[in-house]
Amino acid sequence: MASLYIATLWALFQGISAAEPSSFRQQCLSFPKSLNIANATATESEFVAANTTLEFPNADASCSRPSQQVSTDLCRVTLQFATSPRSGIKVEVWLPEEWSGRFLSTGNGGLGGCIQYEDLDYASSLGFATVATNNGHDGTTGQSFLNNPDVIEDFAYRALHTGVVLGKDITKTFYGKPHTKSYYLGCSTGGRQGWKEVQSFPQDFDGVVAGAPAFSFNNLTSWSCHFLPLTGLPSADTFIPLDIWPTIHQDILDQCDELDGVKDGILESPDLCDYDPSGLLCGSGQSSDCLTAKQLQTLRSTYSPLTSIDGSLVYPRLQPGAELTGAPQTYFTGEPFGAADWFRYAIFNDSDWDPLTLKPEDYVLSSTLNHFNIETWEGDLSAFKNRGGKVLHYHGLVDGIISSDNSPRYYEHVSQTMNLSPAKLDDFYRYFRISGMAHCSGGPGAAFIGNQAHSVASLDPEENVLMAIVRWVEEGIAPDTILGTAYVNGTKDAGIDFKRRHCRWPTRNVYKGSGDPKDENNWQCVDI
Ligand SMILES: *[C@@H]1O[C@H](CO)[C@@H](O)[C@H](O)[C@H]1NC(C)=O
Ligand SMILES: *[C@@H]1O[C@H](CO)[C@@H](O)[C@H](O)[C@H]1NC(C)=O
Ligand SMILES: *[C@@H]1O[C@H](CO)[C@@H](O)[C@H](O)[C@H]1NC(C)=O
Ligand SMILES: *[C@@H]1O[C@H](CO)[C@@H](O)[C@H](O)[C@H]1NC(C)=O
Ligand SMILES: *[C@@H]1O[C@H](CO)[C@@H](O)[C@H](O)[C@H]1NC(C)=O
Ligand SMILES: [Ca+2]
Repeated sequence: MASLYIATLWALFQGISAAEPSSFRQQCLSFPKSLNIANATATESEFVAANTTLEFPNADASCSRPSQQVSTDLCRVTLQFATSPRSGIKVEVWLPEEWSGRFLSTGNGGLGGCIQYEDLDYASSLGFATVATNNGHDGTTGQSFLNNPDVIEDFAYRALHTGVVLGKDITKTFYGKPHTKSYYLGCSTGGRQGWKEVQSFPQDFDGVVAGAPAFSFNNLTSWSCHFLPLTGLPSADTFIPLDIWPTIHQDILDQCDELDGVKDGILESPDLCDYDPSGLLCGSGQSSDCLTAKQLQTLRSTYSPLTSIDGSLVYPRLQPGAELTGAPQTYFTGEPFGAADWFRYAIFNDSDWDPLTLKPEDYVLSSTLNHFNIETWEGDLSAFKNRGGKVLHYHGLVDGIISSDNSPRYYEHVSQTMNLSPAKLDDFYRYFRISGMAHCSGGPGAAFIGNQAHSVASLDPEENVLMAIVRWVEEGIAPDTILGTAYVNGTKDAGIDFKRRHCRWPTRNVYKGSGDPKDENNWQCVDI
């Protein structure tokens, strides 16, 4: 009798456990029927098994994301949502079967326009119900801003915030209960979006990780676009030939590498580097591996802050050190940078506008227009602080696209606006400088900090900024430092080269003076 009972129970149990995966699948497939979202269209769902490669045949080719490997079993919900009669967003919500109860929103990059599938996969594989949008338009250009302020409004703040509201709602309906905590993870434009949320939608997130923020957006764009008129075309006598940048980099290292105590090719404090390029002036009869007086002037301007017609600061200088990590390829090619689309389509509304004609008056125009407060420079974060939010801000110190000198400037702006000392800011806002990290990832330093799937060395909160913000929010343990990893030749397969602890502002990393500099314990964070 008892054994029959157990056998029956066993059979039942087997039946249930066998039914579970297919019931998740079933629930996923029928899910759109239970959704009723005003202004949403084309709502679809599909069950995606771990290790599936999703193909996106209709994605804009400029996004360079034709497919994505999916790491965990999940329900993929897609929809379109009208943000106005002439604008809308594409939304993806990835709902993992093994849900941690947490919610996360990803961000975007550049002027795009591109759903960051790799971030959707990264967060959903860690158990977050994860949302992403196309930021209100498809592709990497700014063409769709032309004569459509609603598309600009989506880009400035509305796409992300709307995605969060929808994503939370869909998460709740799907799992039958609301999320526990909500998070944000983004870099570059994604960093600006994170800050926009902290400043203007403080209720959206409990924890925000914002990297290399494109905030002070109008002025950053002026700075990005001023390099073309500065260098001129490759034929101009002011133009610096691309092949001399490694020499310039070495000259910078010769002058500044040891300011942190070690000549290792990594500047822990590029802000302290007062680079003097005069040694590169061509001697008489010398014509290679040197610069003319005019080229030297271009170089000096590059490493000087950009000012406006009245002498006020537009944007800080490019930090010295990024000569091999994107700066020459981005700004010194003698060709327009992609962000020129902002001036072309959102400021001048003129498809024929020539980026070579940018002038200081235009910086003022853009910053005065400040469409939908895209500047993202509010210094009062009281509402976010008061709701218990935490923000982890980081910036790579060999970022060749967004100068890392701008990040501490924002930190000081918040400190002054809120009248809070760094010790007080530490309660909810921490800024980390990542030495040797290029724009959002890569570079010669210990740049693997878990901010993106391809930059993960560990899931330990000491070494992973996403896990660090989760621990800060949920356990109240704030990150003191971020332990980064550098792999041999930047590739994981080649093994670990060294680790280094990245310091929290306003401290800087210095070598203690003895022991192997590749051992992170031989460095310390000291006051700047
Ligand atoms: C996915 O692929 C990896 C590596 O090929 C394998 O180790 C893992 O077991 C696979 N997972 C599933 C759920 O098939
Ligand atoms: C739906 O769209 C209309 C027209 O664009 C708008 O007025 C309304 O606020 C939208 N509703 C929601 C819930 O967003
Ligand atoms: C942007 O630049 C303008 C000058 O064009 C300046 O007045 C303004 O303060 C700058 N904004 C920020 C956030 O630095
Ligand atoms: C371009 O359009 C925007 C609205 O999207 C407007 O604010 C701006 O003044 C226009 N620029 C010019 C030069 O007309
Ligand atoms: C690292 O790169 C250098 C130069 O490209 C090469 O000589 C070396 O073999 C590489 N080392 C490893 C472990 O891949
Ligand atoms: Ca050094």
